[in-house]
Amino acid sequence: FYALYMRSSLARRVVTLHPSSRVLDSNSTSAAVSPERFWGTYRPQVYFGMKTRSPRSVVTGLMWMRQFSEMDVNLRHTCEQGDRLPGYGWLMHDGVNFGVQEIHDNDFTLTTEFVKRMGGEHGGDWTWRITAKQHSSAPQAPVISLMFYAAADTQGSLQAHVEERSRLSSVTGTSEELGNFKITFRKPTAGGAASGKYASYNYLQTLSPGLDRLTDIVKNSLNRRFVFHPPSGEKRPYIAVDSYKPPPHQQQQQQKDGRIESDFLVHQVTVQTPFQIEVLFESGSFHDRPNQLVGSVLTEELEKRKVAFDEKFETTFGLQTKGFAPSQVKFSKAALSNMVGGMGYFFGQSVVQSVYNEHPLLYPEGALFTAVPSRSFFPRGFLWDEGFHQILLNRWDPQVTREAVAHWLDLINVEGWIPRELILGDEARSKVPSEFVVQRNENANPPTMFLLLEELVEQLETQRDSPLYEETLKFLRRLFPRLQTWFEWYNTTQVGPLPNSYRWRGRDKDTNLFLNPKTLTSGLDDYPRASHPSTEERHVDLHCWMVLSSRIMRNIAQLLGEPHQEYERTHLTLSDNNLLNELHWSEQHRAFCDYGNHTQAVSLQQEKVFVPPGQPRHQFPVARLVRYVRKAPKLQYVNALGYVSLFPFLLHVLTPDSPKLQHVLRDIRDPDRLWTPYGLRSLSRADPLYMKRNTEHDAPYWRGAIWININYLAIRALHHYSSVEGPYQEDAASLYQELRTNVINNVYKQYQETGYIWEQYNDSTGRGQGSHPFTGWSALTVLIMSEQY
Ligand code: 6A9
Repeated sequence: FYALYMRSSLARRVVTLHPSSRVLDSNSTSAAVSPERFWGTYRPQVYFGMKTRSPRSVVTGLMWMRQFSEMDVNLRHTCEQGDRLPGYGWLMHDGVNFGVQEIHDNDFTLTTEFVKRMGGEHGGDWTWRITAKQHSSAPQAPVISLMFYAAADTQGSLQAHVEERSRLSSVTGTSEELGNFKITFRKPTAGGAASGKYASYNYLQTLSPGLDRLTDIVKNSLNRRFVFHPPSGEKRPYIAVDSYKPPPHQQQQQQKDGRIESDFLVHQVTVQTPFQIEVLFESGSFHDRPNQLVGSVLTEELEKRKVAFDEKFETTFGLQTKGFAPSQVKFSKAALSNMVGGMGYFFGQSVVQSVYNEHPLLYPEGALFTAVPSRSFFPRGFLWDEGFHQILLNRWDPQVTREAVAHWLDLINVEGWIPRELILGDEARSKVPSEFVVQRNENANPPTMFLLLEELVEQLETQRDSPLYEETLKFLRRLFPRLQTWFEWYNTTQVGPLPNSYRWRGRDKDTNLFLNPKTLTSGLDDYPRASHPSTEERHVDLHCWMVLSSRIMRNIAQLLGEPHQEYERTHLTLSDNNLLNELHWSEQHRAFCDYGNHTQAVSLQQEKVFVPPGQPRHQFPVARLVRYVRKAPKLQYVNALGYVSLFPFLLHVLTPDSPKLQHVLRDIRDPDRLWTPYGLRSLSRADPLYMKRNTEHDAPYWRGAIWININYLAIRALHHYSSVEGPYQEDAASLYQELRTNVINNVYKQYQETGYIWEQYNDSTGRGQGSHPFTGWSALTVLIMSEQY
């Protein structure tokens, strides 16, 4: 019985939250406490939409579709690379009051703007303005349908108000978080002066079982039975929403899922470009509004906000002063705005598992306010990405940063573990293939939050006399118990085979399927490590993350007057360059290396296999790629020169007088190894695994491409080593200039050419590749431009 009891209590640990008082007060994001930040574009996964920072918020959004196009139905809603839009993103977004986004579709551009106005007790009002213009190249002004919607999410209700049979002129509603409200859909104008425009109207009034189903519901309701007939034009049939009934099998499915149905209303307006439309949200508790936020009032408000944004941008980053051209400044504003405008508010439960659970468990419900790496491909929280995001956001709006970090740390469990990916809610989960959903509590991810905490601690020194000083201190004090457990978790669960060495857990197990088994937990996925994962391994990047973490823990403890001796001791031990050299320097390779059971003699080869009986292609041999090992592995340093080898330099572990620095700088500047005209490549061109696929279906990822987060660290490190005295100070200074220029120029050039900031850049051509837009850590280019490290 005791054993059983122990087992089940161990099994609960993974889903037991940390007992210390939470960093966030329970109502901290509510309309009462934080009205200015209540409404926002906190749905980064849709092209345009807003919600409040509350669980199960009523959401608003926009879908659109071009009529009379050859490509039948081209409904746009969630950001999808498959839509192949020539570009979209925020040009300006201050995170609080307003934003301006441009969305380029094939032959027209939509500008989506919003402005908020405070008043009442529920986060106030807002107005949207959508401006549609055809491209000059378009032979004919396109006819476009905009579909504005409001959807409840298991609570609250929405009522439709219909005019002239088919025009949904407004929606009134009520919900826990918003009280009463009204959304008004104004008629389109030709833009500027309020001259009317011919438009056709349709609406949909239905129920939805979840926000992840909205696109399908609209798609399934589309009907061609409507006629577009402008006064002086031909009659043409067009596609529009029509009353929707889910097919019977789906209704049954929903009942089985036990999902609650909620109101979903769609207003479709079909009109020829150019045009402009405003949508107005008015809060019921806002009684004394001076006028409606529409037309010229709105224009004026937008102008004021834009001027304030430009001023704040220049005071914060100083790019004009530095002599950047207006187009470069504009690019940089877009980069920042997309990170700010990419902040999401998610609510729900992670799916997690420990060795004590036979099946995955649901984590406690929780909220996450976080930036996302990519609105299209990964619109959810990633632990180590977030540290990089917040380094930038903290410069723009320290409150955003404190709140984001607080949300992340409030999700830590009693063991000190934070899931690497936080996939909360149906909408977030609908974007993740099921095999990636479950998060395991053995697995880490680099604790980049300490880079941000380092920045906060450094800033404190300059804030002595400002109110920010107390605010930051208070924040660190509330964070501290959680940071202690977090650090302890790394320092116990991720230890390596030798004293003071470390090892990433969670490497791929099925070795013969991968050219080199991946290490997703390190963040560097397929970067080559020991060919045969084993407990004998030690990883140099993790070692360096621990040097950084222990240093910052010591600093924070000291600052707060908490015992810091233990952190101090750990830090002194780990940062000793002799220890680092013993554990990770290979004299043979003249580089810092991982150590483990390794052979370089591996390759992928075709193998004919028989599919097991019962499978469809049973009895026919199928060729597949498997790993072929020509020479047995043995314990040795892993020869894979690239980002991992640079970590002692990247995280300032090397003392400025270390002769190893010379080797590092040489490898960096060598075009046959890491140097390219566009930034540092992830893996040396001379490495046997350079640009090699990992499996038939798994293209090279961190095996050559240029990644901006690591380039940011490299540029920051060059800045560091060029500002402290040492034999390599001058080398570092000149490399700093060169690398900084290369990275800025290429990210900027690619943005101009393609309309996007990218996940990675090709090391031979500089071209953007991978997911896009990717305005997570690639947006760190802003800090590189402004030289804030
Ligand atoms: C795949 C596909 C629609 C991979 O930026 C987020 C992470 C980084 O943390 C990590 O270092 N990216 C990097 O190696 C993207 C990871 C996406 C994994 C999910 C599912 C979705 O299909």
